[in-house]
Amino acid sequence: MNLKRKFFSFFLVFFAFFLPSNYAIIVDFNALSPAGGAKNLSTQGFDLSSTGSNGFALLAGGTNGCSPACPFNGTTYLFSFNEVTFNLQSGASFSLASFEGAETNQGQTPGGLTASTIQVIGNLAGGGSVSANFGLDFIHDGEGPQNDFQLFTLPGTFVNLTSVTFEGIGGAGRFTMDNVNFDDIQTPEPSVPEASSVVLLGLSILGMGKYCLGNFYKR
Ligand SMILES: [Ca+2]
Ligand SMILES: [Ca+2]
Repeated sequence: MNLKRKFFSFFLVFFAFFLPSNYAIIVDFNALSPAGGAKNLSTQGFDLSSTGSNGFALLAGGTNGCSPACPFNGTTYLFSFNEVTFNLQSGASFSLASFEGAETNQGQTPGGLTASTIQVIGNLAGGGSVSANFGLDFIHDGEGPQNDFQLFTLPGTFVNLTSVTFEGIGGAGRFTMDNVNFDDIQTPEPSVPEASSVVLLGLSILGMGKYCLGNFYKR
């Protein structure tokens, strides 16, 4: 690679570094300790809130805080008494790819305390909303061999969202959830320098490159 190609390669890498890029976050609640009812919490860059009378709780699963036993996956997860809304603290838009959902207390049947369906409503950045429903299988044995949680994959319409709400439908509306997989989160604006600064710096590098190349060809 000659000096001219090296210089332009460096220039391309420089601009690629400053271009906004998207990233993903799986909200797993694992950094949080089990706790009782709350209506607000923040974790992994997201604010969670609930307008329900009981809000939500954080559980370690099994018989830890639950009788009869709650679903178990060996980690902390969210127990919603009815509904919970996720917003990014940065205000950036995002996509929702998937989440894991499960019942509440073991032995619940449809029409009891556990919701039969988790309804997901995404509010679109351009206005309007999208929704999808996911049915719970009522297969759960707490700390047993069964997989209490189901993996629910959202349709491709859950993109460019400003917030997303999970709501229990049926029964008393209770459900549990974990590993909420957010994607296409745009890099927060404050970390990106102003366009004029980038152009000025780029022009400076161009000037330096021209000077270096000039000296090279004079040899
Ligand atoms: Ca977890
Ligand atoms: Ca289940």
